[in-house]
Amino acid sequence: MTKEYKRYLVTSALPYANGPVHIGHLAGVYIPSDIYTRYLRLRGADVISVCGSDEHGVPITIKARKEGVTPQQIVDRYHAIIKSSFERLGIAFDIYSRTSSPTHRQTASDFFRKLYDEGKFIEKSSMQYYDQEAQTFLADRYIVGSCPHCQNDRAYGDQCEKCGSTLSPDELIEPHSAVSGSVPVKRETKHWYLPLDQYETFLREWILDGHKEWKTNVYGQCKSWLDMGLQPRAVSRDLDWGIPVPVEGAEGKVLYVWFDAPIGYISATKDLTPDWQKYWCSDDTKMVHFIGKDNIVFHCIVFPSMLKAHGGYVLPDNVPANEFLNLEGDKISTSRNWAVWLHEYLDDFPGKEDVLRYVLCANAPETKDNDFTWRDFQSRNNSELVAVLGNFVNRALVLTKKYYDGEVPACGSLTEYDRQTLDELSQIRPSLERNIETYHFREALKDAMAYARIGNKYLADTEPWKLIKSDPERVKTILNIALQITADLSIAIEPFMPFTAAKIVKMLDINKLTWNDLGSASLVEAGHRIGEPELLFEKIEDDAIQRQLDKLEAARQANAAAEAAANVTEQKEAVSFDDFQRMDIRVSTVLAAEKVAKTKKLLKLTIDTGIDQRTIVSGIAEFYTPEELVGRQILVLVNLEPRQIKGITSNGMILMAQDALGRLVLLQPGDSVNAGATVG
Ligand code: B3M
Ligand code: ZN
Repeated sequence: MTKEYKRYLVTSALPYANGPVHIGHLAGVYIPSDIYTRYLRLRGADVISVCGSDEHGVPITIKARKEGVTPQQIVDRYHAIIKSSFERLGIAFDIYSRTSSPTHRQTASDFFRKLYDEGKFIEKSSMQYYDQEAQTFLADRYIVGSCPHCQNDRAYGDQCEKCGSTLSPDELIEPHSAVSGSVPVKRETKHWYLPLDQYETFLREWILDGHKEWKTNVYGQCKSWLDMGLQPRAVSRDLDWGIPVPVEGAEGKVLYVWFDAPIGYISATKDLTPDWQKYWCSDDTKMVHFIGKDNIVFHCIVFPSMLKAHGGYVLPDNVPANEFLNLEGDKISTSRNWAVWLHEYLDDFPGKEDVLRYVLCANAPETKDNDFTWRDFQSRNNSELVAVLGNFVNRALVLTKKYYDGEVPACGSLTEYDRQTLDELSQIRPSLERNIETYHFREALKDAMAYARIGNKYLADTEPWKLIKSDPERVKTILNIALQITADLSIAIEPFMPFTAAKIVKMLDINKLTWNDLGSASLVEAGHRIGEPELLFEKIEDDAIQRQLDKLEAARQANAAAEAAANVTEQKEAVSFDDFQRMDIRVSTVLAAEKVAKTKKLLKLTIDTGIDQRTIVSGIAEFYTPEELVGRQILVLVNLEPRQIKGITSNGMILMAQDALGRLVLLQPGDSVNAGATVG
């Protein structure tokens, strides 16, 4: 059943203000929501797009604790970074608010109070984990332990990031406090619960029967939640950061972040317009939530139940959640710094906002997790944006400039090939619209780019640069058509690449067109004089890509080092002093070194132990070249029984340090001493 809607309310997941935004957030949520909103605006629809920073919850307080600053300092810092980086990327929210705003505090508080007064909550005391050292209850990310499903030993009290399951602190194996590291005790505490089980029938009818058109990943997750049976969910927490629970006897308790955050969509709308009820409280508003897949349950099950309990608010018409974007084959991770941060991208690639928008949409994880690689970024820029879109627009404009001093030539009679081309073009718009309206943005982008592909082919096939001598009249028609396609492009790509669309409008020197103009016969009139052509895109060279890969490599190494430091092996059993003294360790000098044939790891060393010259085979070839070793002083256990290695008698052992990742480092005396000096 398709419903007639009068207006649109587009929401985008509120990013936690505990770090900057990265490409995973963009591809999953903000690029799709921006495309959708821009399209609707171009159509002249009554649409608002709201977002803001999610400034409560444990992710914020943990970050503050780690840095030794207040939660307020954390959210102020990241709210500013996130807000400005969204603006710079052209994400055109009507408002980017924050959940620490007074409007939000009041709205969330009133929402809770209404449900409380109407008896919609269950009040319940239970035993919960408590950190005696830090004197705090341990909910959500304050508690870590092993995941019961995948054995990941760093699962949180609310979720395992490795296997994606939703958890409660009681499910964690060997739980310990993320604050102090100590083993928690259980203590009694009172909380308010939303009895989700009471909303099951409503949710089943509304989603399982009423929204079969939702994306399969979203519908499937909802179905499995509903089939498992819903439980009452706590909507308060024992924390000192958040919105106080607005009832008597609730000192030290705040609203659970997932209770207040979605209400943030309502408060943001209030901050935007006094007319907010027009959007929230009418049945003919189409509300769409853009989110990532880890937020599905909150937007499809919990928030709708809250809205239902409250009454008077519109429910989402769709929740087109995306899967995750990986980076160079690995999961994006804020804590491991494995990410491309938006604000850094904008600094590193000035003027290339649309390139990122394009690549993230072309590669969006719409139906499965996807991978972002810098090589793919480079090749999409060079072979699609530069070679197709940029090349076509540039040719159309430069030739017009060259042949007609920028005056748009008139269209003469059409050839069969012209008609075919125009016919092909006319088929794009319905498909493009259908794809955007059904949230298939990758396909939609292909449609928009089809104007450029067809245009590019049209010029390549008709070769006006050759015809200009033999058939100048024909060239006028060709370029007229090419300019109409260029104008179409300025409309069709606007939702995806707004900066490029604006450049085209400026170069054509026309007024900005609206969606209804797309495909119209004469978008640029004959006789109109176009502006100055400039290049839309430039080639991205290998060195720019290499710099980004180097940055990631540095992060990888820092992670490996941190991991190695965390994985120090345990101390071995005690040995007697006599046992130790039986080992004869000498300072020795490497005289010669060569690789052992047909092996990867082995070097054959000739060394001077001070006692004699001898041969030792050592497994260090992956870490040192023979040249690096000759002349070095090293430490050698000289009375180790000789061993045969690859047919060579190895007479002793070179002492080395080995870290948890298996990296070997030679030990050598701090100052130079004679070969043969004893060690002990
Ligand atoms: N702050 C969670 C997230 O970034 C989140 C979304 C809230 S939307 C109401 O995954
Ligand atoms: Zn797990």
